[in-house]
Amino acid sequence: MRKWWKEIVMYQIYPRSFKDSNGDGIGDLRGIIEKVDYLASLGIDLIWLSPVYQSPNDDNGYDISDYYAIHPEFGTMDDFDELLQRLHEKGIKLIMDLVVNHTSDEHLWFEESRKSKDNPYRDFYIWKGNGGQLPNNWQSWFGGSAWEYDKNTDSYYLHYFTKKQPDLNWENPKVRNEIYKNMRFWLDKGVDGFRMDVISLLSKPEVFSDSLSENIHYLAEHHYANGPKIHTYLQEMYEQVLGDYDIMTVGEGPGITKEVALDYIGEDRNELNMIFQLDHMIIDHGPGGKFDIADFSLRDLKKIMDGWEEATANGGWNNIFLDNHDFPRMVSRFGNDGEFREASTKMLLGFLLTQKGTPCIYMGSEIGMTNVKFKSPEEYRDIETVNYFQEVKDQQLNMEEALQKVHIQGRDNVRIPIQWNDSNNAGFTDGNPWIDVNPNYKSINVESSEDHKDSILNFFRDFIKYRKQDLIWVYGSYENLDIDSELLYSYQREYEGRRMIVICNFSNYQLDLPDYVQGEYVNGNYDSTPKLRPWEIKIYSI
Ligand code: TEU
Ligand code: CA
Repeated sequence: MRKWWKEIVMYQIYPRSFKDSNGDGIGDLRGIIEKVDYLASLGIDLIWLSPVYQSPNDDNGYDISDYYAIHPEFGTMDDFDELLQRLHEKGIKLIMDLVVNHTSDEHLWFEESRKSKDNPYRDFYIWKGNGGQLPNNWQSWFGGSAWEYDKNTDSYYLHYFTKKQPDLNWENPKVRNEIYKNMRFWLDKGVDGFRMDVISLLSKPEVFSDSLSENIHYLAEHHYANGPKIHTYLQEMYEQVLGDYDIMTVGEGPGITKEVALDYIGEDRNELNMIFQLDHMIIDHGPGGKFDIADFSLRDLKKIMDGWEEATANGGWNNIFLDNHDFPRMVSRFGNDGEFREASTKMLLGFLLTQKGTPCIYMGSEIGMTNVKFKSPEEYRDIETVNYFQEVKDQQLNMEEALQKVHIQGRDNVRIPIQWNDSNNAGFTDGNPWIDVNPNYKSINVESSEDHKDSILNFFRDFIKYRKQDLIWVYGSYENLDIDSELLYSYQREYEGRRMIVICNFSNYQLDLPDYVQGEYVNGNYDSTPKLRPWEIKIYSI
């Protein structure tokens, strides 16, 4: 079925790092307003805005203390309204980040809840056990127990993330109604939908039994995700709120396997439109977690992507992305951010725009921004990384090695400021940036990309135009043509009797073309150079 949210190109903005308008070193809403023309020039259709709500920033805004207020460091509600209007004038939609698995511990509800066992807000959160005994061995995402002791009432509260992010009790209808009310508040302003943070975790298990493993991905899959009432809640949310608006919803889904995907996004389910599956984002996480880095091959990536494609081919829809604010830069992880940075970023962008599903591009990837290698632990800001360094220090492990792991996996790799030009601080701020810029901004920046016809930026703009000319890229069926190759990722899209073949070279080598495209046409021109340069993408219409 045709749906507008299948035909769009999405773009994620992490507002803290996009553009600072007032010199305090923090990106803000007026900074985004300054760049509306730039955003429109890209040809993107929808922006997912990471949280801009009131927050003590323990987890950079994913710990919300007031769902109805804009954090002053980002601006005012008037700024927000103006941004929304300016984007809509340009035909760009905006979706908000809905973070409702947990609040900040500085949210009024939690401040009340912890006061006493008979406080009216007590049941807004999940309290168990007593000082003598931890409720179980569950671990939190960012290290340490998932339970925090509160001496006030001699009990523990549950937090899947930091201890400043207590989990809400979705069993409580009052909690659900508060959230629905808030969703309506934003939708009635005219926002175009939600990206729903860790939506798979809302429904807690019936029994809080010990886990066989303390690995976070194991815990997510076996204890935290897909709880018994998750679909009751999502269907209720649809009934109470979502169903009344023409919007798009994408749920972030740790622990959602492809086997259960359609329960969330099946067209007949009245739940969500699509999910951000994370299998390919944890492809290189070893048993010890993300900083226990494991090898992966192109074949592993294909297996995951194809598995999801297959699982959703009938009655579902995918989102296609290769990075976001939680994971390394796509070119540093899946491409080659050295010698072949330009070629491999272009190829990966082309890949995102020709796979089957709604593509989501993370800000900065349109100019080929890369991971950053800060020299000292002090330069890092992300709570996950800071906690990791602390652990390394406490256990007297090798700090130099830890730093190298963070260079590869840390979330700050993608949270550094956008590189606008080659002036001080990459043109991001006139003040001191909240986190350092990547020194490579002198050569990698938006301004210099504008000047070059062949830049990654202009390739991206042209490719979006190209994609939009033909619904084959949206509705065409998908088939992988070569699952075994460790160098080539090639696939076919088919629509109304026409076929397109996409060949991506995921290697540093020049390759011969597979025989099924020899002598065919590339983008309308006969292919007189039947070779693939390193990291090249070629498209054949058959
Ligand atoms: O992320 C939750 C999640 O499942 C992971 O992607 C996790 O952040 C990552 O593996 C840690 O390395 C969401 C948000 O996207 C993230 O920024 C928040 O920190 C988290 O929820 C808590 O709200
Ligand atoms: Ca600012």
